[in-house]
Amino acid sequence: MNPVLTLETTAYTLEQLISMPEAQIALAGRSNVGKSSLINALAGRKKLAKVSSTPGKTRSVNYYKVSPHNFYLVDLPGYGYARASHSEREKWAHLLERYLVECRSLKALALLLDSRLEPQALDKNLASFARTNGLNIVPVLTKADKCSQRERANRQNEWQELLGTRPVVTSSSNRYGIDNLWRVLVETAVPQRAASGSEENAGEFDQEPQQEADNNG
Ligand SMILES: Nc1nc2c(ncn2[C@@H]2O[C@H](COP(=O)(O)OP(=O)(O)OP(=O)(O)O)[C@@H](O)[C@H]2O)c(=O)[nH]1
Ligand SMILES: [Mg+2]
Repeated sequence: MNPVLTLETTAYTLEQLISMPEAQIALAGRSNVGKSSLINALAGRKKLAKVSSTPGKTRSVNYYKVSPHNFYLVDLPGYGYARASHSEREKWAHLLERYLVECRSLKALALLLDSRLEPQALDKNLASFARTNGLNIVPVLTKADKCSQRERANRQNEWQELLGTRPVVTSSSNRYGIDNLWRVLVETAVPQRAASGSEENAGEFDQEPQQEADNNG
């Protein structure tokens, strides 16, 4: 059975963001990539997170508690929203970077990537920023229902090449890959529990690239 998600709290300032002591995985991605839809698919609910075809819908930072595992999924506002003002975008980019660097309870960055698009500069930049700062990345392809199996496999290969980790393919529309994503998220946030009680395996999760990825961030 999949974990249960509930909206617990909302943050508006950097201080609120970095002071959250519980383990958390942040969902980041370009505006409209499907972050809020993915939260709903993970929750198995239609309206837990607000979804909109107008980019820039999510403005605050929402914390969804994962039970019974006791960690949080953090739905971040999208970046690269074209119609936001330059200063607004700069401000958000700065806040996002500080959160990623300074939040000690942040276990990983789930980087949401559109299955239909070749790796984009904004996403590559965020990935390399995260890696440079020692943050674990869980790449997630969204909207898989919108492209062919071949296209998805190409995308997975491209991102694997760049990040050293093969993305999880998902669709919030038809729930493809959602159970698999839950498994990866729980293993990432609470590795000692995922290792089915084996204390010796605590902390080990096979996320590391076989070889050094291209990381010149
Ligand atoms: N076909 C399809 N459409 C999707 C999927 N996921 C999201 N969408 C659509 O993409 C649009 C944006 O989805 P959101 O979940 O609001 O995206 P977001 O990343 O939270 O956007 P911001 O909050 O603006 O950053 C909506 O019209 C969704 O219905 C998917 O898996 N398949
Ligand atoms: Mg959103």
